[in-house]
Amino acid sequence: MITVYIAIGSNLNHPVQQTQHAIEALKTLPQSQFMQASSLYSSTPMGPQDQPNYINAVVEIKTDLSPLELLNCTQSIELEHGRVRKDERWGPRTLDLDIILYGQQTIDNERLTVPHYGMKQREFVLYPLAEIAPELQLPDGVSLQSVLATVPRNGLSIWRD
Ligand code: PH2
Ligand code: MG
Ligand code: MG
Repeated sequence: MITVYIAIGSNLNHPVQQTQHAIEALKTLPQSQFMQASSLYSSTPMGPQDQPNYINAVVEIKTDLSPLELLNCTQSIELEHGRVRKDERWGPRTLDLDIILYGQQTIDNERLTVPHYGMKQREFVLYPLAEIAPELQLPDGVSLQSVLATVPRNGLSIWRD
């Protein structure tokens, strides 16, 4: 089985519940084993500022699904959560599931780029990922900790109710 990390983001229509439901849905992926989820984090929006704060988290699974089979599954979960694809770049969304790492593989497909192209700049991906995989090495050989050291938290905090 391959170890995969999936980043969750939501800032519309009860983001905490969207994120919790997404984690539950990821527990039922076929041919996969759910390993762990990070805490939920509250983050300020990257991109247009006239949108609500986000809830973000990262989940670790092990899977026998191929990258595109897994993408089909995560996209149907997004759609079940009422995701509507809009043209606005980095605009608000009910649920975003991004496959950020698929083992140590590099994938460059028209539907899927792994590692996720923006992960090394995004505090809302790196800090939750480091919570559950502090010793991780990225496919380019760089340690997660050394990337983390270059990215400020930018208001990122663990969400508490
Ligand atoms: N996702 C985006 C755009 N901006 N900002 C935060 N804080 N968290 C996100 O998950 C996020 C974002 C597009 O995927
Ligand atoms: Mg995204
Ligand atoms: Mg996405």
